[in-house]
Amino acid sequence: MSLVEQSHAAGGHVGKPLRRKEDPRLITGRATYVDDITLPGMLHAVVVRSPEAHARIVSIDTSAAEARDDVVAVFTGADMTDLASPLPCAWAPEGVEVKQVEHWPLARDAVKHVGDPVAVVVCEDRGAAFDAAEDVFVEYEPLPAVTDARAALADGSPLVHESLGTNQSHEWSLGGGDLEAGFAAADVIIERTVENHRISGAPIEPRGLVADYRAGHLTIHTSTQVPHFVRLFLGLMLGMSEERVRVIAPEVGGGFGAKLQMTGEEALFSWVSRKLQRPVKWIETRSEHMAVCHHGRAQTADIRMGATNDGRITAFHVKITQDLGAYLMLLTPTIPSLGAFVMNGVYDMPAVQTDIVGAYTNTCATDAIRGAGRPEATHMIEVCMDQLAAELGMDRLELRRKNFIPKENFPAETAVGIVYDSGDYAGALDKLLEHVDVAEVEASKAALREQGILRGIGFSTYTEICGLAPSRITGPAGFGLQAGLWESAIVRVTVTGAVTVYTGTSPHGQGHETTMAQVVADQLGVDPENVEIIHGDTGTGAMGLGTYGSRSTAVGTESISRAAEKVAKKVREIVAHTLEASAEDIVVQDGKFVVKGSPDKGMALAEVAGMAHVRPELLPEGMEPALEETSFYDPQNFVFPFGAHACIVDVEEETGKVRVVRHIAVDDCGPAINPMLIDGQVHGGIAHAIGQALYEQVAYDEDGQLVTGTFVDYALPTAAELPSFETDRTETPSPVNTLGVKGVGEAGTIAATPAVLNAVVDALRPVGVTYLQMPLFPERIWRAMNDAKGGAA
Ligand code: MCN
Repeated sequence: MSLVEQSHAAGGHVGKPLRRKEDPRLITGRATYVDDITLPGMLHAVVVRSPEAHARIVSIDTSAAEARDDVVAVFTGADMTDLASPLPCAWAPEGVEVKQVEHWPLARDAVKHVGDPVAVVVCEDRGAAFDAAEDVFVEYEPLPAVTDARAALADGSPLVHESLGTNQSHEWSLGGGDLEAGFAAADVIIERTVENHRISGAPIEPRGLVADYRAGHLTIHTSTQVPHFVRLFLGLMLGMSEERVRVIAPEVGGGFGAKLQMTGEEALFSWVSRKLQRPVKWIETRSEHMAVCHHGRAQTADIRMGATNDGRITAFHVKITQDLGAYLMLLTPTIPSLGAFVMNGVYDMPAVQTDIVGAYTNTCATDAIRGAGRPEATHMIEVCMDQLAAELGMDRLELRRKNFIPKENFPAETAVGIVYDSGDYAGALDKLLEHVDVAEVEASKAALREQGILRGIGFSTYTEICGLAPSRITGPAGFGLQAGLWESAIVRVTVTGAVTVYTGTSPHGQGHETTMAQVVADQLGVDPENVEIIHGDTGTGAMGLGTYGSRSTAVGTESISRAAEKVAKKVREIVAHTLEASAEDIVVQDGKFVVKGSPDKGMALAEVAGMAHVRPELLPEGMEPALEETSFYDPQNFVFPFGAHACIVDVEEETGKVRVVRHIAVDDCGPAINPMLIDGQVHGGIAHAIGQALYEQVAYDEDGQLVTGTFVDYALPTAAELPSFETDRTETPSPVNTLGVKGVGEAGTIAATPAVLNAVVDALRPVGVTYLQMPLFPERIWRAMNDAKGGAA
């Protein structure tokens, strides 16, 4: 039995829907975000950015800005030539040539996309910095731009980086099984192009930082998901030894992958602070965020799926063109490859192949946004499953069931050589259907049609790969980020029995302070209220690798649990020694370490801690004083959450407008530590996916101008656009970690877009529309209906 199941069974804190410990400070305005930080002598900075998508910088005249009384300094790329290294791209797979240029925090000779930084203005106050930035005059010689990845790969396209001689950065493939034989064995082959358009992470708090270099040490407060990465790369870029760099992620108002980055601004303003020997604050504006904080998705895939007439998939081949934007950021080329690991989805496919081509365009870089590669893969697979079912004249769910990897096959090795840890896909679908009466939905269609409403239902049965990551896999695959993707933790018990836990993960909305405390509380027989979780500061506590890839529970909490178990073991030995019992007989019961079968005979953690600190001479011979343990955990495998989603939509026939009527989600992330937080994660994830499917798109015009630079043009859904989500769970423990847990932070986003798209297509089939691309804007749907009707309207 996994540790979480044992805690459930023992009636512990784990498994209970505890309210989040962090919320009181967050909802009463007591939390400290970057912009709340003010340091003595602090300066304010604004970045001057390119209005051109592609241009040579002819000259930059900073004299007018510098002449202003309130300006402390103006810097351009020409001033900043003493960095030890450019911005990093941490992907270096063996045997793959990745063509790239040096990418510096300030452009040197040319700008490659709208928003590329060309200068920085530093003032005593922020308003003055905005005004002074207007006085920096940059002369540009515009160059031809390309904004479409496929066009960028065509002969004769303008080149984003002339020196590379091509817009293609790299090619990468992952496959397994005999594709040719698979297609030869197919009775039916469908071919589709699937677009997964560009989106923004759009966290509620844009990026921001306060960099403070003094006396040879740099401290930077930055709104990041990955403080330890930032420390490593700042050290390398600034030529500083890492122990002199301290990175603090204070309260972070959401990240969604957008803050999984080593940003140019972090290096730029650390450098400025060192140059001026004063603290510098930079806070990103919303429109700046939309233009220059990395985007996600931006993939087009050509897909072939082969199957026999009775619905057995024989081969699946995906050719992805990834729009990289103008530069390779930390993980840019990695993202589509993440999807390739799970390209067979929940299905037993004998042959699967993913071929990826990366293309530079004159747009903002793409990188990880919630799900990072797996939403794209799931979208392709699940949209194609519906298309295939229609082609075969088969029920969509029957086709899925026919191809599910059966429960008894786990651990299951897929055609590409990945081993799925555990799963029960039919079980998740069965549970979903307890909540959705498909026949009833079908029966409701006719009456609604008479009112001009086309109703549709769509499904998605999915798995994802998370818990980044086992270094034995990520190292050779080039995902190593110059470090393995293990996680570490320190569990410290003070003299009074209070527990402080240091984690290397860096939450920004996921509620780790609550769920991690629940786990430790059960292991040490204390109240979660008395377990403090410290995170997000490279200057205190555990080493770590941050929060992304739904890794914090399966890797981070597992690491904490291992450190807590070491503490618990020591406590059991002390109690056994003191009570003259055997350590094997000591168990945690009702807040005490007691002798099994004699609940009155025991010691509370506080008593043991007191003894371990104050009277170490009473401890067993040779035992070290105090109670503190560390763990470093490198998982043996990824974990593979899964589930089944259904979406019911109504489409207005007159306008093409879509309303999501119900979205029902059954997700399996192993046994729940906190079911309420899991629901919260799934809700947010689905909102993200519905946003992408129906409302959100980052768009550039042909000249490379961003046309969705604000929330007026980039339509994030609000509660008014969304139904109340209906969630349920199955719990299939993972054998990979002792807790049995899998990730859930991205599950909703990964699962939901195909359910929405399949629902809209289902709604439109009666009017002759059989296939569509996201985003499902009313105009696109209206046009599709109109075309299907012969363009008569
Ligand atoms: N959980 C649980 N029981 C389980 C599994 C998970 O109670 N069996 C809980 C965890 O304890 C944790 C939460 O679910 O509180 C999410 O855990 P996990 O799936 O491990 O994901 P991470 O904590 O690593 O979070 C990362 C993930 C990612 S990759 C993105 S992007 C994302 C997301 O989380 N960005 C978010 N959720 C977000 N939520 C908010 N509010 N803001 C973001 O920016």
